[in-house]
Amino acid sequence: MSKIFENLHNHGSSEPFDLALEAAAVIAEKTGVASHDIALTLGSGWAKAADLMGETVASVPAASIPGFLPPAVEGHVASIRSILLPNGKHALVLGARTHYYEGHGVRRVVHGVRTAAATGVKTMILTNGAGGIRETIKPGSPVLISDHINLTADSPLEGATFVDLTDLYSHRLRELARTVDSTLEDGVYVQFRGPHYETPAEVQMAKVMGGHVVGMSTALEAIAARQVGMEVLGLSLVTNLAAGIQKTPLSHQEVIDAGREAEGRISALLAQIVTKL
Ligand code: 8IG
Repeated sequence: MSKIFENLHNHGSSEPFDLALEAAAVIAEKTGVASHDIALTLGSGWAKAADLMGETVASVPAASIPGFLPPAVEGHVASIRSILLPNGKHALVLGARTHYYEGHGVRRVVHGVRTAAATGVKTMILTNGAGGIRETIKPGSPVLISDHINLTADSPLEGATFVDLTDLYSHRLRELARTVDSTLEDGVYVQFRGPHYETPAEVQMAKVMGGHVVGMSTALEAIAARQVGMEVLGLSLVTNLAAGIQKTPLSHQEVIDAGREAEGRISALLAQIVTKL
């Protein structure tokens, strides 16, 4: 195992980390950037941030990097981009998220995060589109993830790997985000397995449990990020109110439309946050 994984807590197989190191080597070779500082996974509604952050040094098809799968959802992009930020730092944009519901196993789901760590990344930014549970969260608003509830009944960790998740979503980074927009609110993200949306009863369960937004990603990735010692910033774009909170049925089209509508605003916000890291 390379020294780059010096913060690694692992009592399972080293195979996923070896594959991440392989992927990182290919990224270094194809982008010409030896190491990266920040990585971002851009979910529904967040994609434009990549264009606003800085200068794209290289864009590589994700499928040409070891361990990455082509995206399963229409509207998702499948490239890995290296961006030079105005402050001289290098950001790696992972445009190819593999969702848990695709059924390829949790190793595939967190491969991007582990690859980011293998390229040298210390700050992992995870973004997503989500359903809002709290009535006060309007569709189109971004939420800072302050904690999560993982309802997948799975973990990216293998073996007796007991990783602490206190302050998983860095308090420091949330405060930094609020220096860009002081109105940003915290929320607890509940990851369901999907790909179906929740029933209204499940949304009520998530609410009683202390959840504020629901989605189908991020929690497993955040755990994997913490395992390798990265600091995590999580952002949800509420594209719809969760089932039963809104009175009309949920549609994927609605999610895409809300994402498009909010895209410019929230992408600019994220780009500003990134330049402050
Ligand atoms: I965008 O309402 C988006 N993703 N589970 N529920 C779940 N995932 C989502 C939702 C939602 N909206």
